[in-house]
Amino acid sequence: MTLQIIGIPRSNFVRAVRMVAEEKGVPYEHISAMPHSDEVKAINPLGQIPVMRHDGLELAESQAIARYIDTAFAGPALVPTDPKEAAPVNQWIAATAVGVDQLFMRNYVVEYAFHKDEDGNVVRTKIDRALKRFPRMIAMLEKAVAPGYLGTASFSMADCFLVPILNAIQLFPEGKEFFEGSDALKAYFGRVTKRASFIDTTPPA
Ligand SMILES: N[C@@H](CCC(=O)N[C@@H](CS)C(=O)NCC(=O)O)C(=O)O
Repeated sequence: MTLQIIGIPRSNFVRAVRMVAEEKGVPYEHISAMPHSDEVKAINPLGQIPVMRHDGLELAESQAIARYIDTAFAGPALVPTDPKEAAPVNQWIAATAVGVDQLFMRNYVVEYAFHKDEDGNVVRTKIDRALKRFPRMIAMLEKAVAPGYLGTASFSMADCFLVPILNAIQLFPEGKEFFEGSDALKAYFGRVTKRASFIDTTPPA
């Protein structure tokens, strides 16, 4: 059975696992489904996307899905096999999927996109609090991409998790301004976003 990746294309986590599949050259069917839809809840009772189906296996959690795709199929390894080389990649996958996602996506992008008052205005409480923490996060990431890619000198699974987030923050004014103010992140982003895996997973406008 063809690998199925389930979840709406604008989710940063759905895009991360799709990028992993595309980098590996694994054919897959992308099924767009909202969080908490019946299709998603049938696999993940928490209703979060992405979820995946392959050959009788049903799986939730983006890191588990990404690692399954990386190890179950042929193609370039997206986490190095050498433990010392794998260590920073694993560190940055975790840091991105938890801390970076929490600040940039949950407390900024998602608040902008979905948290409105009864007049339809964006509720800025969390956004303004989050923005105070942006400089420290940007400084951390600038240092992390100094080897060329996230935590390492060659493209890895960690980049698949980070780049959709860096893309999403630029959709909103302060995120764009912070990003534009960072030459290091712009250079990194420019390098990674040339890849077909990024271009082919661009969410529809
Ligand atoms: N730990 C989960 C987080 C996934 C996640 O937060 N997905 C978002 C969309 S990007 C979602 O489903 N949000 C709905 C919710 O949390 O209820 C993973 O890595 O797969």
